[in-house]
Amino acid sequence: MGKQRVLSGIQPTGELHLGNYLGAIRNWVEIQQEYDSFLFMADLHAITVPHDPTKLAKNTYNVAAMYLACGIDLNCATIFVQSHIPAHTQLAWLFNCITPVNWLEDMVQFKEKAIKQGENVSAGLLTYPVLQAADILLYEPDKVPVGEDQKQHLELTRDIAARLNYQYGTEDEPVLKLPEPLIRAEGARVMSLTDGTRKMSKSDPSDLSRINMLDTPEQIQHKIKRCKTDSVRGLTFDDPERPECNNLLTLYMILSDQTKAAVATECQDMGWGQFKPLFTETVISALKPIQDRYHEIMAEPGYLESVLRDGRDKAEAIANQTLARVKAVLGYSVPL
Ligand code: AQP
Repeated sequence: MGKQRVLSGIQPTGELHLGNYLGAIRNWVEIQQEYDSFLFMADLHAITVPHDPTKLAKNTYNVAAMYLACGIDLNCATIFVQSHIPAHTQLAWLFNCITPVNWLEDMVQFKEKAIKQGENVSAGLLTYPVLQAADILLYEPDKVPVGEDQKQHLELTRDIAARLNYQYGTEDEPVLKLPEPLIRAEGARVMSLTDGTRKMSKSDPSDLSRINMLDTPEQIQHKIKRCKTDSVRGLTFDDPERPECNNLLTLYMILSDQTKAAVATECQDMGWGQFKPLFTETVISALKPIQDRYHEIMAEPGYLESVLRDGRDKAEAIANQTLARVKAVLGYSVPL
C-alpha cells in the first residue's frame, strides 16, 4: 500500500513569521517521510482581505522558497500555486451551489474577520471555506493537518463532501472521499511579541509584533529588546497572569531544542535583562541556516519556476480527475 496523502497550505498574505514556521511548516517537515504531501500557496484565499496586487505574485514565490528552505523535500512533497490550477475555482463554484448559506454564516473566522472589515466585507470572505473545501477534496487526502482555528472549516469540508455523496452518489460509490483531521499532539501557538494573548500574525499592522523568517540579526535583536514583558523576577511557564513570559519561554524551548523542565530550571532565577540576549542569540542561530538556504534558492535562476511547474503538472492531473467525477454526477456534458 502507498503512503497516505496529506494536504496543507499557507496564504501568501505577507512575509512568513515564526508562527507560520513553528505552527505549520516545521510540522510538515516532521511528517513528510511518512506521508505523500501536497503543499500549496493559497493565493486565491489571499485576496479575501484587502491586498496589494504588486506584492501578491512575489509573496507567493517567497512562500514557496520558504517551504523549501525550511526543509520540505521534493522527493516527498508536491508544491504548487492554488491559482495555477483552475479546478480549484471550478469545484468551488459547484460546491457553492450545494452549500446552505447558514452553514457559512456560522463560521467563527467569518464572524471575526467580518467584524474587522465592517461594511467592506466581501462575498469571498463568506464563501472562503467553500473554496477551502474544494482545495482539499480535489486531492483526496487521507489527512489534513489542522490547528484549533481551522477545525471548524475541515468539519464543513466533510459536511459538503457528505452532502454531495448523499445527493449524487451511492453508498457503494461515494463521489468524494472524506478526509480526517491530523491533529498535532502539542501544536505550537506562537503569540504576538507585543501582546501575549494574541497570536502572531502576518496581518498585524505592527512589524514589532512578529519575528519574520527573513529578519536580520539586527531586526531580531531590536524586536526582542522592545517586546512586551513584565516586572516579575524569575521566569516561569504556564502562569495565566504572564502570557508574554510563557510565549517567550516556549519559543526559547522549541528553538533551542530543550525540554520544558530544562528551560524551567535554567530560567527560574533569571530576569529579562539576562534572558533577552540569550533568547536573541537562539532565534538568530535557529533562523540562520533557513535564511541561507532561502537566499540560495532565490539566487538560482529558474529553479523555483521549475519546481512550481512540476508541482502544478502533478497536482493538476489529480485535481482534474476529481473535478471530472463531480461534474459527471452533477450531469454536465463532456466538452467536445
Ligand atoms: N501565531 C501562530 N502560531 C502557530 N501557527 C500559526 N499559523 C499562523 N499563525 C500562527 C499557522 O500558519 C499556517 C498558515 O496560515 P495562513 O497564512 O493560511 O493564515 P493564518 O493562520 O491567518 O496566518 P497569519 O500569519 O495570521 O496570516 P494573516 O494575518 O494573513 O491572517 C496555518 O497552519 C496556521 O495555523
